[in-house]
Amino acid sequence: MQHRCQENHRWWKEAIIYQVYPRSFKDSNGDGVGDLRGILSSLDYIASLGISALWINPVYRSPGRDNGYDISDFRDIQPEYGSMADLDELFAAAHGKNIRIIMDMVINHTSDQHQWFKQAHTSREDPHYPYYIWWPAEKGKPPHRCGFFDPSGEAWTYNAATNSYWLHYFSPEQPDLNWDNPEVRRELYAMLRFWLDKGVDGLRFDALTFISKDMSFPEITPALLKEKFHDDWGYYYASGPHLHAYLQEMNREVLRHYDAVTIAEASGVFSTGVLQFVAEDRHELNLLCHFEGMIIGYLQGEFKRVDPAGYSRREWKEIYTRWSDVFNEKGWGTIYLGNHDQPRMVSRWGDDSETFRERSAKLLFTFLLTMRATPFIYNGDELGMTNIRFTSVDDYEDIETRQLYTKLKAQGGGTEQFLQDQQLTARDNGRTPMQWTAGPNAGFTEGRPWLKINENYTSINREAQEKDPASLLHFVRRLIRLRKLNPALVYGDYALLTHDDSPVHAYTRTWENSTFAVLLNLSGEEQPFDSLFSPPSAESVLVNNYPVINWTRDGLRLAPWQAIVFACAR
Ligand code: TEU
Ligand code: CA
Repeated sequence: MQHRCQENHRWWKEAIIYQVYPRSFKDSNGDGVGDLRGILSSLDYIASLGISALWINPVYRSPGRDNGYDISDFRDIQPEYGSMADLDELFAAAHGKNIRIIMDMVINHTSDQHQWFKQAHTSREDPHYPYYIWWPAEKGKPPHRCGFFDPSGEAWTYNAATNSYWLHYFSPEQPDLNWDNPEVRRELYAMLRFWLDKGVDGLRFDALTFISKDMSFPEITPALLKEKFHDDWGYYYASGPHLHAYLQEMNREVLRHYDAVTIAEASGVFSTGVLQFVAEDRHELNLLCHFEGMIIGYLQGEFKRVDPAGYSRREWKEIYTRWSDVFNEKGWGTIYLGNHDQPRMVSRWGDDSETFRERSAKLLFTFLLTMRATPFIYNGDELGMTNIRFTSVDDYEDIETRQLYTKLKAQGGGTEQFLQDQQLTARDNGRTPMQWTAGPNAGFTEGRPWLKINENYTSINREAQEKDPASLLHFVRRLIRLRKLNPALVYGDYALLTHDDSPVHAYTRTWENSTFAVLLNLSGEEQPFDSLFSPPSAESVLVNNYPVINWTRDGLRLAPWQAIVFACAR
């Protein structure tokens, strides 16, 4: 069979992307905050993983209300992270090790401390006033919109100097830019060119699906939101009228002139809509990170609350299969199990108890690195770092948790339930400092860390795992090598074998004349698996997180959280 992908190889389809959250990765100067020189000094470690590209969360000039997602100068570096010279040095050093750099671009909003907004909010006559989105107070109160990080949950905040409300889908300190203003788009395109000209290899666009708004701001009642756009405002926000026109313009004006991968963070996009963004003939973007995988197990209609009983394995299989199949003819997918906005991968999808932490983390990595999509690994997950589970609201630094709590208190809600929910879903779970060693502050800093370090660093750390050939860290390195050496694991067809409620996710990956079988038991109980395969020879077993495979006369019995990959006999 002449394969559709053969004429369509791209580096970013074969890439494994490692995400570094600079604030928590490595502190070089003892101020307790991770920085660029910290990343620079850890480059050998990053390279040792075998990854192809680094995605760095925002390090631009910022008051840091949302840890850098509130930018006050797009062309400058926040001093606590270092300088532009440090960044240039990091680019050069990374390129010297064949590691590409992907920068985070926040173009839906700026900080309220950005020059544009500082001027805009002084007067309606200010030339920058139309850079943002305003509702004049003479029209009365603006129709409700949800502000994710607003203490009252409202996306409009009143400004006396202009007698109008500014729109902010996130916190009031993150005013949304007015993409309908061609001047704004011109400025943003120039800014993107600035970074691309510097030689960045990719752009990850933050909250990109939210850039276009229906500027008539129709009244949206909760009932209408439910009926038309699902419960989550993300879906409504992602359906702005000019979204695709703007993405096509951005492609025409900027992106197509560079050889950089472009990735949308795409809250509110379903598998039915993804090709509109990434099909080659649309000329918009290369990749899109969806949220459907992240919301499995969420309590219906609730923000940031998951079912403590766990998630549905049927849904897991259905969603990941659907998001694989949608790219069979066009486009290309991404896959991730955690990032800086999510709890720790092993705590959310595996089992972080002593008994199963390592096994389940190995299984999750086996999944992540054998699917037909570009995998993203979030720093620290390769060590099996877990949720910190703060027991006091004061331990949280994250604006999202703090604002949710303020809102809850105003509504008279209880702290205990809130804390329980946040232990499972809070973003700070995934943001605690990287656990390098068993020494003071986990080797992250010589000062006082900006966010508490998980106490389990004495046993879960890089140093210990380097010494143990059976560790998760070494297992991840082997998986990365396996994926890089086998095009079947990148381009091969994906076929689901277990269309049932069982927690066994089994699939094959087939490319030309090689087929790999992947068998994953996503549960803490032994599971039978009626295999069509004959038992593989020892040398064809490529991955196994147990010493043996229990192949009985009645078929295979998968041990708790067992993950196996083997090459099928020709
Ligand atoms: O995340 C934004 C985003 O789209 C979602 O996390 C959103 O909050 C959710 O889907 C609402 O249902 C990005 C960044 O990754 C995050 O760290 C920032 O805080 C946020 O944008 C604002 O810039
Ligand atoms: Ca520092």
